[in-house]
Amino acid sequence: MALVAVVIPTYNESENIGGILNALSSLAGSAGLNIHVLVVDDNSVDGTVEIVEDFGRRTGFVSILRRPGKLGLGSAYVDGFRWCLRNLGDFAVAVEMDADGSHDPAQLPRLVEPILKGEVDVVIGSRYVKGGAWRGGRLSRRIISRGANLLVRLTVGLRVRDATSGYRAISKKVLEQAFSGERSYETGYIFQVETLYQYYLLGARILEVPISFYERAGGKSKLGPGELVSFAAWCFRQLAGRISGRVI
Ligand SMILES: Nc1nc2c(ncn2[C@@H]2O[C@H](COP(=O)(O)OP(=O)(O)OP(=O)(O)O)[C@@H](O)[C@H]2O)c(=O)[nH]1
Ligand SMILES: [Mg+2]
Repeated sequence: MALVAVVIPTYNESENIGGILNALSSLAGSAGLNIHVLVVDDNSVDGTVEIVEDFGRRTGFVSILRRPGKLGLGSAYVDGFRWCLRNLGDFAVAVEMDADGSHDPAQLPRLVEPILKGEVDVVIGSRYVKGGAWRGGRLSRRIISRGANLLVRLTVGLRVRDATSGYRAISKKVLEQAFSGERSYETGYIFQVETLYQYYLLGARILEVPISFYERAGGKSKLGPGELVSFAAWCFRQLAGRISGRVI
């Protein structure tokens, strides 16, 4: 049975992470998937690490990569993917998932199946294709998300509806091409767009499947104004590069 590596970055997610690990563990049984979870934690001080380590000891299907401080979402994924490539040699697909309850583990099989069948290389769990939904939460977050996607469309030119979604699956082949070399990536939230663009440039076949996205269940958001500014700055740099004929 093909191994699915689920990489979950955490920073103070003790209110949410236990429930997600439980759901993934029952999913592994019910959906017949062979799952290994890697939590990449940035020195959480709220008990997240203890919950994950305890789960790992009891079940053996969870590993934790501990980093010394908050180094950014993008860099957590880069370290996490490189850890998987080094330590989980035989996995077929890696999945990105937030630890705050926004991404429903029950929807994971729909993300990985098209890759396991060899139909595509990257699957985005999309809020903005037919059948996708955003459940609950604040209007301001929806507006930020829509605005970010519009900006990506206008500047980078990626024809994807939900380029900022953090619920996605990537084939091992594409991960190897993108991450086994020395190429560096942005450390913040723009990482999601930057990597998608990189997968596109590598010739990956990209599919969007509808997901229901649930606003953060508990705990605090890590998305601050600094992230939004660096997100927009990166987009405009791409636009400037495209106008002057330079490819990133
Ligand atoms: N390891 C690590 N994880 C992070 C970092 N920043 C955010 N995360 C995690 O990345 C995921 C997404 O962060 P969120 O705060 O939910 O960001 P968001 O989904 O844009 O915002 P809200 O859901 O509105 O709070 C969560 O699991 C966070 O704990 C970081 O610097 N390091
Ligand atoms: Mg979130």
